[in-house]
Amino acid sequence: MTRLASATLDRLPANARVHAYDRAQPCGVVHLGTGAFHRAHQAAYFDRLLAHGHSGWMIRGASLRSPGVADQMNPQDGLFTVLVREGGNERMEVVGSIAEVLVARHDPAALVRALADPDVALVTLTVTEKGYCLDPATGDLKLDDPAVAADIADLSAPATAPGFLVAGLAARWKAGGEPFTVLSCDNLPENGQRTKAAVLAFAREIDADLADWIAQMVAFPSSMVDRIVPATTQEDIDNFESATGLRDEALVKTEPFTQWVVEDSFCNRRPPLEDVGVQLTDDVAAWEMAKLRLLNGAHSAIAYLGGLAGHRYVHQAIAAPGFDRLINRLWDEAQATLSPIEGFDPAAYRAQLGERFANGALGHLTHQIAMDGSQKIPQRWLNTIRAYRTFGLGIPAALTMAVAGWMHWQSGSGDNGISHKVDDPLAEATANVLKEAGGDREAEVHNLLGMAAIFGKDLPLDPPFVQQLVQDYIQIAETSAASTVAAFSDPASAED
Ligand code: CS2
Repeated sequence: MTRLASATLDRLPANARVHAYDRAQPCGVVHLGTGAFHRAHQAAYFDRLLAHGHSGWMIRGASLRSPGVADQMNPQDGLFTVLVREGGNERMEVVGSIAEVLVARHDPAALVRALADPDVALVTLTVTEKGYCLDPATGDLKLDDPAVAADIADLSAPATAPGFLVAGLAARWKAGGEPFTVLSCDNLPENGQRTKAAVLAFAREIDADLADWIAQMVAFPSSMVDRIVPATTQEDIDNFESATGLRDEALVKTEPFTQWVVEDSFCNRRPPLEDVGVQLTDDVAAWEMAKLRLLNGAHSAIAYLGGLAGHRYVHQAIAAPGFDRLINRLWDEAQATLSPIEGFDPAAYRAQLGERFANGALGHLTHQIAMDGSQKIPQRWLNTIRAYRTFGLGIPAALTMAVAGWMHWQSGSGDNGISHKVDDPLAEATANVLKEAGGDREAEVHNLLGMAAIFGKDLPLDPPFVQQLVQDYIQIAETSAASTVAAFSDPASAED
């Protein structure tokens, strides 16, 4: 078995694109969370930036917990392939922008040193929604989270993302150096603001002067990131090896589409990302909201209702009876809550999303998207429902059915009693409140709605919404998710 690496690059087929640039140059970026999404998205943009001759922007990656990614990438000199797939077409692009991957759990001090390195002007993050240690409903740092509390008590060997950011910034501050920009690339609304709030809340517990310095000196731009990156399978890696003769354990597969909208607010050197297709703007919030509510909102509805109905992949679920009506209605509901954005055409965006979801060459698992729902649905659905209700638009029928789908998902059992794993930090809590309902379906809905960390205090107090939710939930339980979606009719078209 020969691994993809610097020494074996020349064995790749002639159609593989490899950008030629000197990789022995300083890392200007530290990235926290070097998973598949980062590799197919930000790392690919930095690869092009380096190929454009903008030096000093190599990335030092870090995994906070698992050594898996470092084991995949370090023996390959940080190199990996991005397979870009659509229909029967596949492009191979080798990305060289990641110099190495650190494992923070094994050597937290090495990551703090990397953050303290004055060459580093930018710290980017894809640590998933839960990695910010925020209360999903309020967005406040969970100071009572055991990992956060442990980092605050002893910051010499942090474990959490806010802990590392504060430890890195503290090292800069003590050295009298310049701070780095902190750029969140996770699917959270106003992700820059949220990261800033989390870092400041954390720093205040450590040292008020440090917190003041961070508040004044550090930029936390928001960003909207978009590229569908399904988890790589062993089969993908084996097929690549059969086709090329090289084994790439860090391979990622994705779609041709990619988008990155970044708030132009940096406190240190800014990489000229506009040269490689990144949109730099003063206002990212509207872009983030549109993407979260339209793309991710639809994704999660497909994941729970499609997953319950036994659909393995997104492209299969959306082809099943009723899903097109449901998703279109969900998009109508989301769109009604968005303000216009210059250069953004919702109708064209929706049509393009339909095509992206139908890309069967990706093999995007519904169960992958279903992960961590408690952390995702507030920004993907619940804020939309709130806005829809506040604007007096009636009941958002599709979003309400999606919530009913998520509630069923939490039971761990789908149509025909087929069981699945509920992969969510609140899985135990949701299982407990379901159990407490003693089999009474209405009580199950009320108990889940009572979880303020997800639903806030307001949604359970909205009787028309709750009534519809109970009705949908019972329909799914008494029939099936598949037949409930198949019978879905858009209330707007019913009125015509
Ligand atoms: C997905 C996202 O897994 C999920 O929750 O909705 O990862 C989605 O594929 C990306 O946000 C697309 O940009």
